[in-house]
Amino acid sequence: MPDAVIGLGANLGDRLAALQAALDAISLLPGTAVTGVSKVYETDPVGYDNQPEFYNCVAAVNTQLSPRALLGALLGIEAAAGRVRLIKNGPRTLDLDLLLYEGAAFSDGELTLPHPRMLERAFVLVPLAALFPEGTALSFPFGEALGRLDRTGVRPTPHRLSPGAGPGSDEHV
Ligand code: PH2
Ligand code: MG
Ligand code: MG
Repeated sequence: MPDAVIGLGANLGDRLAALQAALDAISLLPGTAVTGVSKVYETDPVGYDNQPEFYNCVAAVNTQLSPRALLGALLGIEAAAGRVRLIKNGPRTLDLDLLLYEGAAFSDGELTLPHPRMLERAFVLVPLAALFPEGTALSFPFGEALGRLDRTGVRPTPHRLSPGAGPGSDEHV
């Protein structure tokens, strides 16, 4: 079954609880296991300034869902968490972005893989490097891009998340 990487973010309400609930929900998707979860980072908002700081992390999953089915499931988990889309790059209870999916490089109007903005975002690449210290994730090299980014807005927290209620490893980085 293919591996995929998901970016998680939240900056409204109980941010830690939102990320953990999302991991629980992902781990319960059909044929899907969470195989790794990064540390939680507190990050300065990017793209729209006047909003609270985010908690961000990334999770590795193994899944039998197709990229489109996985994206649809992630949007459903966001909606269940009360996500309301008001402002582009604005505050959100939960954001789940499909960053990478093994062997997938395409754009179909609704989904682009790898995620088109991930190489510009320290709040994605710093957690990703915690899970993939070699600087390549699912054959996608990101280490050079990370080396060019300003990481000062991305600070590790002591919080640890569990890979969720469903089957999976308990790897923590
Ligand atoms: N997500 C955005 C826009 N800006 N900034 C941080 N720090 N973390 C995010 O997850 C984030 C953001 C759009 O999805
Ligand atoms: Mg996003
Ligand atoms: Mg999103």
